[in-house]
Amino acid sequence: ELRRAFRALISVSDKTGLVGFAQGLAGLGIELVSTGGTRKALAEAGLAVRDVTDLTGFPELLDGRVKTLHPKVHGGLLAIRENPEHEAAILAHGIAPIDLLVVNLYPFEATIGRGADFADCIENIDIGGPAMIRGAAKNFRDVAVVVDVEDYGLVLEELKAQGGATGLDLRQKLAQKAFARTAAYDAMISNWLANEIGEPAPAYRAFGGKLAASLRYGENPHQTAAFYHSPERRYGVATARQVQGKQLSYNNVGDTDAAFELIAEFDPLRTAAVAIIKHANPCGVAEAATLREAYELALRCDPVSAFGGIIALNRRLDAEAAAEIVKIFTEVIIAPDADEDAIAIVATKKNLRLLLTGGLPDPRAAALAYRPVAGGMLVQSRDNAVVDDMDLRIATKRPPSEAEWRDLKFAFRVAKHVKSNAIVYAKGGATVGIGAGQMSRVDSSRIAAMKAAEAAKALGLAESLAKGSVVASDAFFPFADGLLAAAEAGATAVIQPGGSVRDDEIVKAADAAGLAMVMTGVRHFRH
Ligand code: 93A
Repeated sequence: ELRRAFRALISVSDKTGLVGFAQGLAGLGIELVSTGGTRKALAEAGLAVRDVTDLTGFPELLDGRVKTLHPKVHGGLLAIRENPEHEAAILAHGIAPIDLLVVNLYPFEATIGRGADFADCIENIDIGGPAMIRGAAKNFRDVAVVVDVEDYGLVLEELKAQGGATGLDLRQKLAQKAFARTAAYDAMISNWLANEIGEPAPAYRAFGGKLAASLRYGENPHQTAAFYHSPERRYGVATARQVQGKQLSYNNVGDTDAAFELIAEFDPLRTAAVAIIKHANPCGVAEAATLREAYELALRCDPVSAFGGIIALNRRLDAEAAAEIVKIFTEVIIAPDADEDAIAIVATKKNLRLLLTGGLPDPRAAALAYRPVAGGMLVQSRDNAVVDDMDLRIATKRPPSEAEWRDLKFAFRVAKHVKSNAIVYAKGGATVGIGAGQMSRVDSSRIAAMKAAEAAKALGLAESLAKGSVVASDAFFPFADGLLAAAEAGATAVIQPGGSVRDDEIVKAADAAGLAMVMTGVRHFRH
């Protein structure tokens, strides 16, 4: 696995650390070959260095656009050592093997950064450099490729330690880094060009996203937008088949995603579940024996907000549920599948979008979630914690009843998908009041209780729907007040992560109010 380096090709725009590194290589008896500017810098430092034109027998052409794009260079990088046919071929064509490639690319980013004109930016798109980097990286079994000035020390150290050779381990790591570099470089160019020509959403992504649709506009009409699909295959809005309806809008996509991710938390073999989403938050979620029942219960939670909502189902859409859903204006239905007669019912509403995904995503699946911030990007693993897997602890003297247990788990499952601060009241497998996105937990509690009271009024009931409910909180109650407000609204049991410095005080208050309280140890912030 050790590969002795006899010849290095060095072609760098950023000449930082170049001379010291090249001196080290020369000291190990490695022959140096370079392109114009690099060769000059090395020669001036007193190093013996061959010009690449000497190797290719070709002058640099077209203002330097063609310097190293030659079989003598690429053959030298790509030939497999100890492969008789390759050896014969390079011998026949007078190609000299290149064992070490040191390249850093034309400074495209710095060029656009200083506001250079269009032609200047174009000239700073490196073609020969990435071609060599990719060739050397592909041939990592035999060739070492260095694309980062920061790696000079490390590579020289290994060469010295191994008597002028590199190990496979290092070459493999360098190859991986090399491909990351060329990928990022091309993404940068594509992003810049998209901006220049007014393409909707710049495709600044390293994971190979594919433009699926240009959207009419973004979150608001003055914003441009596009929908990209990632190579990750996950049942959801990006991979669904749209059976009918208008093109999805930007907000539709976001809300449909939120709806389907939420509904995927409900095992279709155990229960039928429906979620209604507005502005990325659920305004009603329920589970029942049938989709129709679940829909009716979900709708009851907040029928006013549900108007123009997005509906997700965890089972195959049937005619009974479809007939109920089409009674009010709905933007999108997303389900794993649909019966033919259900599709026919949806077809009576021409604009209603019906998306069929073919399955449910796994809520426990690990994946990364990205969020842009000014000048950067946050990356985290997705929240794949599921209440069934949590170590649930009864904190109060009174344990929850069986019915309370079911609703507590249900409410916490839903709370995971409600923007923080999230408070969810639930009863009989349905949400009855949801407080979302407030800066204070107490305000979220108030809103949830108010919603429960309003829903009752709409149904002509005297008592708030929160009476005899349970309540879930996405994060711990910092003080007893939020908890007591929930008890006052009618909740009899509580589920929350716990972990406040005042947990003792909060448990005492719960005991005094006769509440049952369960601590999950897991927080579900969602911002
Ligand atoms: O113009 S290129 O795309 N065509 C080439 O054939 C080529 N070969 C090397 N750019 C090319 N390079 C780049 O030149 C290298 O990636 C490096 O950034 C730069 C080094 O040029 P010099 O040694 O003349 O300063």
